[in-house]
Amino acid sequence: MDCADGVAVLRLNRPQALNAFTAELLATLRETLERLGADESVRAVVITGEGRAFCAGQDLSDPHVAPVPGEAPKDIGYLIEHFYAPMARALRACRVPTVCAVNGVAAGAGLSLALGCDLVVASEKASFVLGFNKIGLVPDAGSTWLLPRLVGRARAMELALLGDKLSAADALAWGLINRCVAPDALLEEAKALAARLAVLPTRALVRTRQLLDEAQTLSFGEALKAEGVAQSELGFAHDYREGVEAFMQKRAPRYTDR
Ligand code: T3D
Repeated sequence: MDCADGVAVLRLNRPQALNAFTAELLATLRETLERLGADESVRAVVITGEGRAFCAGQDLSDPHVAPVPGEAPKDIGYLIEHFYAPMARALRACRVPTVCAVNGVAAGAGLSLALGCDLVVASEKASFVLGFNKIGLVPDAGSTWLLPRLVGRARAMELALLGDKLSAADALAWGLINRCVAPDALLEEAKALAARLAVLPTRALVRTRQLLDEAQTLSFGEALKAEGVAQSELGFAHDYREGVEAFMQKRAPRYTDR
């Protein structure tokens, strides 16, 4: 991981295994997201993968998880509850904005990680595949929640039931991601977006993510009420005063709230 100008770049670093998840990698990712969110010097996080893949999802060769001939089946639910769900929650609750730089294939829970970020930039070489249908499981790590919201039920069903690989260009056309760029430009584009987020009022950005997510299950009236509660809270905070003052004084604001 490296950090400059408030932007931390986090790299999944198991390139020999297409950055497939192990319990250890999931725990490290969760801990790192929590630590970065609590670090006042970090104002945005970029997540990317080392090597040719972004993340191939669960490492299916891990004997602690995968079925081993002659051995009793393991309870995958344990892994989901103790490793995948906490990682997905940490991402969703991250106290700073997150940007995913999808450098290659994002499969299974790797897709969930990529799409769980606030903004998603993909290399033209990247692709997205759920793949759970081919191993007798259901989509997880938040993708059943994310996908219908991002692309609607019909396309979510297609991705989940047929399990075809979606190119980055098609992912952009479907509204699954925010940008599709040349491979050489990927990291710079993701960092540039993160740098823009890093100088904005962090607390308000994170509250915005929360409101947009929660509004999906609220009535219009309830959403109005939730917006009012958030505005009330933020209206007493430093960044609102600073933002208005800086606007009136025609200077750059200095936001500090978390
Ligand atoms: O226990 C649980 O499963 C619960 C947790 C669930 C969360 C999940 O994420 S489940 C979903 C797991 N992931 C998958 O099902 C994806 C499986 N992989 C693929 O579909 C493809 O490999 C990819 C689309 C990711 C990449 O395709 P491609 O053509 O670029 O590469 P490849 O040739 O298929 O793979 C290269 C190597 O990586 C190959 O090994 P080899 O032949 O060179 O020795 C392949 O077996 C290995 N590999 C790819 N994905 C995984 C993997 N090894 C272990 N686990 C993987 N997920």
